[in-house]
Amino acid sequence: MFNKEYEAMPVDKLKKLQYERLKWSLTHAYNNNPFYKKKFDAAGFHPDKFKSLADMKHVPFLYKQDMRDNYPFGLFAVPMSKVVRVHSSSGTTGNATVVGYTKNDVGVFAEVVARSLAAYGATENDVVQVAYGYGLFTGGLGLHYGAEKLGAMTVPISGGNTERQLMLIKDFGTTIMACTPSYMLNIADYIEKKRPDYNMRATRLRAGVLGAEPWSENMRKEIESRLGIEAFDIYGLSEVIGPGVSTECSEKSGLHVFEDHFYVEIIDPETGEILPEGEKGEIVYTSLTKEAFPTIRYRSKDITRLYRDSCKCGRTLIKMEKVTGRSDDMMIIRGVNVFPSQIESVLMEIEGTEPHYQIILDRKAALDDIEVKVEVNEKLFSDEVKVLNDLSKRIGDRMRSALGISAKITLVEPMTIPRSEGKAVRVIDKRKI
Ligand code: DLL
Repeated sequence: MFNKEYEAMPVDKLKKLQYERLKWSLTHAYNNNPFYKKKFDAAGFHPDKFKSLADMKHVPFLYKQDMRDNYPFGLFAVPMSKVVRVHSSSGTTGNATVVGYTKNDVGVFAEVVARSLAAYGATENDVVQVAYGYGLFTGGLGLHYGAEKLGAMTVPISGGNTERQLMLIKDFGTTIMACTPSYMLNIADYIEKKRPDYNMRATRLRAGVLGAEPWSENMRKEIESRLGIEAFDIYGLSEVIGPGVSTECSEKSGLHVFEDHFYVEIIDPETGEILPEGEKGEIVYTSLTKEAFPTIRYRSKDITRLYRDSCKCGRTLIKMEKVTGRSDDMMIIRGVNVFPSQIESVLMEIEGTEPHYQIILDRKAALDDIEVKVEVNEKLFSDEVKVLNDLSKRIGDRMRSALGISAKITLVEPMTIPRSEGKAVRVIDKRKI
């Protein structure tokens, strides 16, 4: 463990620490940011009234829209002279959201990423190739500072240029790749199609630190077996800090949340009611130590479940289930709720399909229509039409029985679905165009 004192703290002591830090964070936001003061006042909440963790239900929620409305720096709670870094998430709809960090915040960010890497068994002897994008996205710099804090040799290559990634893995003796799971899979494809001479198993690469987008257990199996590495999940969001909000450990059975820095609740996304531990719902975050950009009860829209088990790794930190989707990418198809990751799971169970797919939603004659385009392997594609027809029927049947949806299945040639170097685009919703 990178920081045993906090990662293995007895739960009652941890809760006490959370209460004290929450009290500080709520007071800090109220006293130093006019938006929070106004919001708390309007809800009739004052930090002095915060007597126990149970009082969290009286604190008003923070929404992405609040951040957009306060673009760029309206949610900062320190003088600008104390802000040493900003990151921003892309503004595809409306203003981007901008998040700020003091020196101390940058330190916390590095700490939680270092802890994450250590949770997969990484040490100063590792070589971490950071293939997340560098820039306003939190992935590149986040992993970079964390790997350095751990003492590992850090290779700041950023995303893309697969040929060069492969060269450095070999030449620099990279042991850990940090990138999105879809890019990791891209690398596997690239090797199979363009560099059959390249043997990943002959390199020192042993693990992938994969996150920034949902990915299924089947995708994990695929990555692990094709590249001969272990694939670990890392989760986070810019609004809360970036990568390192939670991480898998060597057990790969849920992600430990760094509860000494982030307070988590699960709520019913419709009513906003707090749900009991173990139930599935939207995860809501409150930062406990962040100075520049406190995040108080932020509605993440990510859907998961929280539970505390006695993890073999020795961490006492609560676990969140792998995030398989967001409430806003849940598709409602003729009344059935489906996440793209469920479709991915079905596809990966079926032999002959490649893990590259795209979901196209449309509305025809007032009814929702779903088409799933999926690549099939080279061998199958050159087979007879009957073989392909059988395969698409099998996929369609499986989707109907497993998910309750009738999808049009289109099998396409290998390498025809656009690849991503960052977060993959899985859904094209023509109903919104
Ligand atoms: O994606 C931070 C990050 C960078 C995490 C590198 C992990 C690795 P944002 O761009 O703000 O930040 O996007 C945050 O991405 O609310 C989730 O919906 C999704 N997400 C992030 N990590 C995971 C994951 C970064 N491991 C949003 N599994 C979050 C599923 C994830 N979804």
